[in-house]
Amino acid sequence: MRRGLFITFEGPEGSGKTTQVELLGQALAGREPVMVREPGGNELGERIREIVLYGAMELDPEAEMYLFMAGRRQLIAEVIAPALAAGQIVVADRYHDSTLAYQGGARGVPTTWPSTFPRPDVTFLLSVPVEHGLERLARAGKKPDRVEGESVEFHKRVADAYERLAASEPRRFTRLDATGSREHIHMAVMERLQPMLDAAG
Ligand code: T5A
Repeated sequence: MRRGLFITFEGPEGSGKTTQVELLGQALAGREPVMVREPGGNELGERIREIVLYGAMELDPEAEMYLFMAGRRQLIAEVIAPALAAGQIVVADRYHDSTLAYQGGARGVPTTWPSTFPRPDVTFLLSVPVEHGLERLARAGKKPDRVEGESVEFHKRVADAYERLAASEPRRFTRLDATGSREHIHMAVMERLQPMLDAAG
């Protein structure tokens, strides 16, 4: 069976992932890509998003991890796997590397990559100094959710974990300096993807 192209964007808070996902979505519009975001992207995911990001209850770190992963598995079953099997392009704003970095790297929960979770073909890591990213969010007036509201040290552990993940899988990860302009970063994304898009026809 022909497999589509699976592209994910990762990074610490305020790294500009969502901006880049939107720019990529516009650039690929003619190919009708499937765009997803995590947590969310379907009914279960949106409900889990409410619990893990905005709920008032105290969550055990491992329980938090399973909630993110349960939402992901449902999104894979409902959206990602069928789209890839149909040869479509799937673009995800966060995926399993977020769990490895936030719950694994920053909270210290033992994490693995389940064999039923498809591996992305390309993962863009938008790398930005933690303070810089948090400042961007503050400037944008975004009210921090439960995870965003963690300490600067927590977010530094997230950023370090991302760097280790990128170093351990250099073929999958493309690390981009996210302090540059939106347009410059988008050009770097397109440059990385162009050969794969050409091959896909
Ligand atoms: N989480 C998630 C886990 O802990 N485990 C998991 O498994 C998963 C899936 C999700 C939270 O959940 C955690 C991680 C997160 O804390 P969210 O509300 O979905 O939270 O938010 P984020 O994924 O963090 O994404 P955001 O959309 O809030 O931020 P982004 O994507 O980092 O940044 P973006 O594009 O919205 O940009 C932020 C601001 O910077 C500006 C934008 O205009 C915007 O104002 N900007 C730039 N400014 C200057 N130069 C550039 N190049 C810029 N690019 C963007």
